[in-house]
Amino acid sequence: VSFSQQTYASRGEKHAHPVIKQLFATMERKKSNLSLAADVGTKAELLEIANKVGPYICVLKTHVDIISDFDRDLVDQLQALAAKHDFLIFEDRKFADIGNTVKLQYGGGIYRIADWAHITNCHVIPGEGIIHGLAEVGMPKGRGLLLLAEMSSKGMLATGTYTDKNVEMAVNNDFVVGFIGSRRFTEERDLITMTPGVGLHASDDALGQQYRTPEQIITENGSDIIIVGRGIYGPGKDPVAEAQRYREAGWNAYLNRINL
Ligand code: 5IU
Repeated sequence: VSFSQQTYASRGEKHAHPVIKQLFATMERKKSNLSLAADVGTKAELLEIANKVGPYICVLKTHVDIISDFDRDLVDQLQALAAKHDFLIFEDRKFADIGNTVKLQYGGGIYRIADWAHITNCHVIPGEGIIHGLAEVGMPKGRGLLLLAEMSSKGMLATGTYTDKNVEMAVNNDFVVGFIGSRRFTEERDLITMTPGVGLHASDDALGQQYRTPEQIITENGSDIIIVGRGIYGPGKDPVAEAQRYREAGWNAYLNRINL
């Protein structure tokens, strides 16, 4: 039976990686396959939205390098919110350098991402060494890595052989727990897919972002988690109401899939 036909709960019970075990358990408890993409510019805004929307999400996706007043206290408070609301933290860092450099970027600098992000991600454009470099830092801390097998934006170049190479590298590296992309990529082991570019509203943005619905992504394509940003906190939106709406849409799309 394809992994996409199995429940999140049963996949979690069988899973070898601690972060994904925790993730599937959280998803089942909260009946949520929704990740919030919190692209906001200040510490106060990030903490506010994480606290409001926290009850409805399984993963908070951050871009810490857009926070103008980032400090260590932000990390402490985010971790407290993750514990309070039962969600994981995914820093969408998109590492892309050689193994030795990403090791320094992941563990050090101002952000010290490996200290607090359960999950991060990378491009495999430099070759497999990037995975090995990140694994040296993240594996001992029990973290997980997603590969950018595809992107959601118009004209993106991660297609065909490049996407296939991502899948091959993921299958062969225990630190890799899944992909960013639009669908389920392999049955060789239970690698998850998280999908950005999800919207219940129809129109794409002016800078190349393209949106698909939870049904297309979860039910039809077999992805596991929808990532939603401006659909939840865009101009004029009520973030709590929208998060509830996306959580329900994502979960119903999942129920429709496992009942197929
Ligand atoms: N994001 C994408 N597409 C991708 C990848 C990441 O949109 O292919 I990789 C990020 C960018 C933003 C979020 O943080 O996901 C989507 O936000 P909106 O739902 O506001 O478009």
